[in-house]
Amino acid sequence: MTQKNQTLGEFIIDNQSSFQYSSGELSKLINAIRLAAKVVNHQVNKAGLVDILGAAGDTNVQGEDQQKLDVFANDKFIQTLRNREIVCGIASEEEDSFITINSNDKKHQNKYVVLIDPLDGSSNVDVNVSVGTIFSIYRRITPVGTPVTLEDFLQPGNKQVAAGYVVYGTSTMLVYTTGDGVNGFTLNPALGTFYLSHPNMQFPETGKIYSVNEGNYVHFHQGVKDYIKYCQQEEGDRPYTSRYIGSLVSDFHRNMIKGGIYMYPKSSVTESGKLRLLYECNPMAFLAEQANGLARGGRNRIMDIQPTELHQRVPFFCGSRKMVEKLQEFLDKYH
Ligand code: P6P
Repeated sequence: MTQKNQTLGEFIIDNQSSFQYSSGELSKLINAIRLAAKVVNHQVNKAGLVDILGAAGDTNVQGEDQQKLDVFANDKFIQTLRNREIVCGIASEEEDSFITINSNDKKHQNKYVVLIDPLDGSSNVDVNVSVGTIFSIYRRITPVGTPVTLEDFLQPGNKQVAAGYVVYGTSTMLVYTTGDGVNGFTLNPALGTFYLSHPNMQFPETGKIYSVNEGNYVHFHQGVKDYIKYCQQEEGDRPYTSRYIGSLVSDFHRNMIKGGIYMYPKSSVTESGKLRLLYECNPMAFLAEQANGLARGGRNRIMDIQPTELHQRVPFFCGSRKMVEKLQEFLDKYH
């Protein structure tokens, strides 16, 4: 049930019963993410004013320079989730391995695991371009009462119980799904309250925007090259517009509203692609499919991929149904 201008808190309560595991814990989990999003938003909005820009002098498991805001966002989401004692484990792009949440009095009774990219697109922070947080939520599969294991995190995306993102843009939005459609909430910074501004978000069936880093064109496999040339041809509703922000959350969000396709293909340089399956591709794929879009890894549905490693990368094609299907035709020519 959605009514515009509901607060996120009201929406969670009104829709809790529709969630098959409605024990209230998932609602508390979404509320925890809401709180952390506000704290990170406050810091992102003043990033240019305090000495928090620039690398923290450290690198993450991906070998990428960690921006101080990366570290701040990671710490805040982990701290907020840990304090609420709702999850039994957390995995993060910024952490080499998963974190076990030892809830002393609960003795590992918590049922959920959360995987996060705390600040996706963080290289944009220093140049004041929008960034985002991505989260993915599963129920644990190992016995309650025992410490969480890697197996709890290596679940296929089709087992997610919730997923979403926060986009810290011209306005800050929290967009999420629990498997019953996608709803977007915009933060009123004066009140610190998220309001339902985009009920039942849906990808337009097709679109005229393609998002890909064309600087990698020469390294792409032929099917991707052919599709990019197809987008650029003067025919019918083409040429399409090329829009690439370098922030997955922002490109995805724009494409979901306007119609479009986002591509991060594998290439001769990145044989598995760049994006991480567990805390970037799976949550965005869940949202895409819930919004009548598609998310594929080339020949397969992203959410059907059986993960083998916490930080594994996959090729990623996601967006308006007809655009992803058209791309697939070009890819299939070479298989
Ligand atoms: P490139 C950010 O690092 C990210 O994971 C996505 O948010 C973004 O779309 C992509 O990588 C940008 O990567 O190689 O084009 O700079």
